[in-house]
Amino acid sequence: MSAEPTAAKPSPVEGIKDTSNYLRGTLAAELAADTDHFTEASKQLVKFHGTYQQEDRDARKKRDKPGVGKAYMMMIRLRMPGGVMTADQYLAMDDICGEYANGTLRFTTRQSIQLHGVLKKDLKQTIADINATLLSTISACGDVNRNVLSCPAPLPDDVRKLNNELCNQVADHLTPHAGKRAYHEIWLNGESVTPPSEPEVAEPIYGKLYLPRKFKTAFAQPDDNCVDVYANCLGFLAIADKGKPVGYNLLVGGGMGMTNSKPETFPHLAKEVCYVEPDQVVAAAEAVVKLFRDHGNRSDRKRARIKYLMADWGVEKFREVFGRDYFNTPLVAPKHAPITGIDLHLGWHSQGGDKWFYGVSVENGRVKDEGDMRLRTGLREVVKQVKCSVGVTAQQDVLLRDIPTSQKATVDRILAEHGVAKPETLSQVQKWSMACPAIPTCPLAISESERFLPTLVDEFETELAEMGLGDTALSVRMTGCPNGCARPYNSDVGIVGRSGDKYTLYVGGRIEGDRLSYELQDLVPKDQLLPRLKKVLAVYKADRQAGEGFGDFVTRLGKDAVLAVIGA
Ligand code: SRM
Ligand code: SF4
Repeated sequence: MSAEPTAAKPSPVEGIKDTSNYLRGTLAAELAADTDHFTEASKQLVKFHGTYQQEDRDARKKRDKPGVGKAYMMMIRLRMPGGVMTADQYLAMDDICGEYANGTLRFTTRQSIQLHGVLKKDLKQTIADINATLLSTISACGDVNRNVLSCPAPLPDDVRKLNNELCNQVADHLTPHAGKRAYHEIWLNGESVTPPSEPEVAEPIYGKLYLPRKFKTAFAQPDDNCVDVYANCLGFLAIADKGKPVGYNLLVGGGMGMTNSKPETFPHLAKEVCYVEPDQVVAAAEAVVKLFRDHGNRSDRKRARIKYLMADWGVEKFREVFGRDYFNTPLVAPKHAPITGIDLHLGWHSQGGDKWFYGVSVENGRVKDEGDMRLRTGLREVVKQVKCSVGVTAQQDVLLRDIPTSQKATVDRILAEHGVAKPETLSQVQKWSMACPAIPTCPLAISESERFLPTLVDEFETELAEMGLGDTALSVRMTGCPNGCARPYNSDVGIVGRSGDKYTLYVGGRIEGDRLSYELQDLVPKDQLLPRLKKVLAVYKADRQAGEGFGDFVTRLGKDAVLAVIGA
């Protein structure tokens, strides 16, 4: 089970990276060819450039005749450190989703935007149009450091300000060097730069093989863990003194995904490694990445994330190797910094001076026009008229930023005209819920998620209101498979697709994201999810202690007692 490098055969993806000439492969030629999809090798490489090959799974039944084949399409993901973009960039993305994608934008759980349904023939133009707005898709996916998280709420505090600055510095520093040249050549008709012969020079941090697996980084502060820092491979948790940031606890080894029938895979929260000064943050990030590059498992991709290195080694050995071989500085012990809060940043908030921001709750991150709820057009109109900047949160919501006092009424009016509900009118469970896309776009989905959760949440809020629990903040997160893209394993309630209409039910995480839940029951039919949870909620209502959250309560009770409540 060790994640130490062994003589084990490298996985096929390692071979693809090795022979790709720094992520070029045959992508340029395949893009120019009149085909509707990429070869297997290019399908892997194209991820490093921010796009995935998918198929319309709803269309499968209609297309299963001989010679018809799959309805291929591409998903494109932005690289957007801290989730922030200008008004013009947002408007350009809205245009692009109408012109080339399926007419929706999707805010992701990592502060990014995804486009779905782009045809291969339009891929190059779409990525070029995104770059023309000075946004990018480079390293949004693939075995590299991905979009770096940091709270996008422009509140007037020094901790957030420094977090955002360092988030951008780390994102820049960890962008592939040679990979960037390849990106320009392939997508932007950049000059064909001959790759340098020395791999170390070409890709000084990653090397020719890049990382063993994806790598995720976040910046947070203890009083607002809205980015879910403990779910990240690398986390920087700010330490402040009288409101001034003085340093960071360095956290390593968080991750959510696991694979059915592989008990050696599991969700894991990041561990505290050491304390670093702000001017050591970039070097510390590079050191962790290099340690992962050298020691991560390159033969079994199911067990290649840095969380397994941390779990196998233990934090003491990790500290020893990190300090001695990579950070080259005596390690300072982490500070005591428990997570004390989390904020969705919805509604109106002062930025200081004459500026405000407004947080809009977006159901499962999907920006679309449907019936009376014309969210896409409403957001577009606000951004167009008010010229506000936009921030995507790691809770799949959006913040409209830098709005002068004189424009607040305009924003309220436009959103109301487009049927966008005020956050204070939404139920707690709706505001705190998240679902991953799953079917029809995700190739790994086993069950429905984004298309199922809204119905469940509607039923949930009715039940909670009837039980007198309507004001209880309850995080319900659903995914269509155990990979955990909506982070179901550290929420109060996690619902994970297991087999068609059956789900695994998890309970006991904490809304603040610093405790894992436990598996309560497997293979629960979808129509049984709420009835079973209702029984537990009734006991919660009767027996909870003052201020005790649902996740805290079921953790205190323990699995056996909770199972007894639902009669299992
Ligand atoms: Fe994810 C793969 C969607 C955040 C763990 N994830 C996928 C793919 C790309 C499926 C694939 O590999 O072909 C999904 C595309 C679906 C679609 O149709 O769009 C997908 N993941 C998403 C998004 C869009 C979910 C969302 O509701 O927003 C999120 C995009 C984030 C971004 O902007 O970068 C997203 N994925 C996450 C998170 C949450 C996070 O990072 O905070 C996790 C859990 C944390 C972690 O990484 O452990 C997550 N995604 C995975 C995994 C499991 C990886 C593992 O090693 O355990 C996979 C599968 C894989 O990599 O093989 C995966
Ligand atoms: Fe796809 Fe599974 Fe991620 Fe959902 S959790 S988007 S089904 S990989």
